[in-house]
Amino acid sequence: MLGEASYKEINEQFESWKSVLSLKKQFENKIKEIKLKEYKEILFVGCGSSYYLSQAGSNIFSKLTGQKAKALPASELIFFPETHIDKNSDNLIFFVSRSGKTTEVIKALEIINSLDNVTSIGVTCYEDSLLAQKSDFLFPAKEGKEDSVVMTKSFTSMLINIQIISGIWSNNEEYLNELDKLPDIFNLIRNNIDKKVKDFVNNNDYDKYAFLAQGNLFGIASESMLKIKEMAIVPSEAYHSLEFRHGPKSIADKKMLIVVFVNEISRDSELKLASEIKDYNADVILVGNNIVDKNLNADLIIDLDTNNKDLSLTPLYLLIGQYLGYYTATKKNLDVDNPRNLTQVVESI
Ligand code: F1P
Repeated sequence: MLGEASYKEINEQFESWKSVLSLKKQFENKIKEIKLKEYKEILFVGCGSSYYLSQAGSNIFSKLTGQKAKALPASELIFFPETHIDKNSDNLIFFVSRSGKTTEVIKALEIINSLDNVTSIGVTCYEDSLLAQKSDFLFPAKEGKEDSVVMTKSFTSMLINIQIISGIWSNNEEYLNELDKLPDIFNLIRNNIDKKVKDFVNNNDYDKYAFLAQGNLFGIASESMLKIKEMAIVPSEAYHSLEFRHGPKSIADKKMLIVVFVNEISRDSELKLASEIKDYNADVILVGNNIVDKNLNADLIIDLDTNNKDLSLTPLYLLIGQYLGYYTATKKNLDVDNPRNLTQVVESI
């Protein structure tokens, strides 16, 4: 079966999430030490999928802790550190990397480590990596280790790590309890999402894709864009939902699929946007939690249908992007386990 290893790792997220969540007590003392300093703005830095993971993680972290936070590609920190490092205060930077050895991440970390007012945090699947060795604090997600070149369970395992850190940092027991429910919710809805996406892909053909979302789900839209690009070798884009109306909608037509990850905060505007998109003859998949009602205008609706709030559910939304990429690729007889032009780690620039 094509892409067997990647498909297996998508389905193994229950186990990796369960393991990551079982270790959260070990984070408490590290976070207490990190919080001894005051930070004006906290950076989350990564490359590729890990940059998109940083987009989702920084938004969740900021919402829960009240701290200003933003995501950056590691290359930005290499070329423009002065733009992002406050030289008159303490700085905190999360470096996110599955391998812990991506060139730009290591180069950025080395620049940062030469400064005495920056604390570095490593979030990686490999505890023996350069990132793990060179960071001031390490929050490993070894359960996210995977054979696939494209990131799947490593992404969600490291994201849950950042969610745990955010929950402990903000002493939010309710949020940490919601995180503990994620593996069981995954098990409850996985089959249904897998089947719905597989059937939809087998019955529809598109030549371009867009993924739209706001807030904490924007990183999921970005990662879903990359998944289908890496796996199925198709043009795909990601935008903040309402940004799609400011120009990008010009390419919408009947050969385009647009996936909207509906945020509970921007829900009404996004449901209206979906109707507007349908007027351009593009097809729409709506993904949300408790969004089903009579006047939804979409070609497929995937409702997570849980009592959790979006901030905890964020990793689950990615299941749709992972299965969409996988089934679109296998329909084209592409082997996701050996994606074109890609390696598991990008080590040379
Ligand atoms: C991340 C990354 C992925 C990309 C490919 C190569 O590396 O660039 O985003 O999809 O798998 O690796 P890492 O820094 O997270 O190891």
